[in-house]
Amino acid sequence: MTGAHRLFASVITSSNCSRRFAARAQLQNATEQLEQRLLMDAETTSVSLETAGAPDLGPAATFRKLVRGDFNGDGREDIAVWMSNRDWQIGIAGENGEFTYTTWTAWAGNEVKEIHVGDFNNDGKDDIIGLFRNGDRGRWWAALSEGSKFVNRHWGDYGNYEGIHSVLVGNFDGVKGEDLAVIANSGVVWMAKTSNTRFQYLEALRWNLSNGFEFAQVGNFNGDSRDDIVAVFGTGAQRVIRVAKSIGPAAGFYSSKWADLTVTQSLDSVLVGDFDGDGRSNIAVLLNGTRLWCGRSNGQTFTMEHWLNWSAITDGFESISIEDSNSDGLADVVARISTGMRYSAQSTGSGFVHRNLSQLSTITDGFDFDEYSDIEIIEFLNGLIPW
Ligand SMILES: [Ca+2]
Ligand SMILES: [Ca+2]
Ligand SMILES: [Ca+2]
Ligand SMILES: [Ca+2]
Repeated sequence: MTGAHRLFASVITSSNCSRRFAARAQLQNATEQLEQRLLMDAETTSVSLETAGAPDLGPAATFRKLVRGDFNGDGREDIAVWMSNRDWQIGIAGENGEFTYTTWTAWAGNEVKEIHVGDFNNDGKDDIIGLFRNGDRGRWWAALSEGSKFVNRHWGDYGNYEGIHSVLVGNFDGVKGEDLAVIANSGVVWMAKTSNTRFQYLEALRWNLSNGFEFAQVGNFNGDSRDDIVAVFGTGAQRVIRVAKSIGPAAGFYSSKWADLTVTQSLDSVLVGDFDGDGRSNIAVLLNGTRLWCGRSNGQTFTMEHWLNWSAITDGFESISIEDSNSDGLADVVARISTGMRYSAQSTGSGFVHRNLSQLSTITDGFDFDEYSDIEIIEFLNGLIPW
């Protein structure tokens, strides 16, 4: 096989609603490695191969939103797809990496944004929240999981539909279910604390977003019972990493500088993970393409240390994320490059070590959606599931 091909390898069971996905690969000039991968897969499962052209639809033409969470609370990550017909199709992950899709609810709103996953009623099953346009205002609807379907509940309002910079999910007040942090364009950070029935807003902080504001993410940087927020401020060579530490349900966030950051060329990524295993979230900062720094938290500041010159990703990456790639309890940085190869900057607790992650592992261990970009999953779903 020569030239560019798109190859799907799939197993489809006899049931209409259960489809087992075994392997998929995108071929840019066939390689021995890929053939070995497929051969190996063919030995362990009955694989049917089909070639397909590149999808001719933009993702939005087929469905609107794809999110992940554990919607039935069994510990395995599931997938949720909001379809163009407004149904929510939920694919529940089975033991062997198969996904069983059923419709759990429908959302009728024409304009919905800020669709996020969290356990908003604190029952151990992930729910989906969305902000529906209601004139100039927004109305939160929560699709609360009952394990095999959602019930939709009005979960409070937000005053300015267009006025949101970003929304983060975490248990910021440390009680009950997960909450939202709504970062308004004005710089006000609202702690939208979940009660059993709706969000209650606390004006928790005011940040100045006007001089550069990026990489806002959730972590628990002091290791207490409440989630916090980290963000990078500034645009030039000298930037500041600030943490908004949650100081409780009534007091909100306290923001302070946790590190200075010197950006001589590019600031490529900021990620949150517990790389030293002490229960406090740290940050990993990728600078100048390959320079991977770790900012270890002592609960009050980050100590920035250069842990790896990650030459394997010199040519860039398609996605970068945090996972525990060797299951040692320490978070690692995992990058996926354009050939489909995955590399890990594995934490030793005091440094990162480059590792090649085998492309085969997730096929034999069970399919993991994190392996693939959203676009690939969308292509996969478009190709496999007749909506
Ligand atoms: Ca699950
Ligand atoms: Ca729930
Ligand atoms: Ca909470
Ligand atoms: Ca905290």
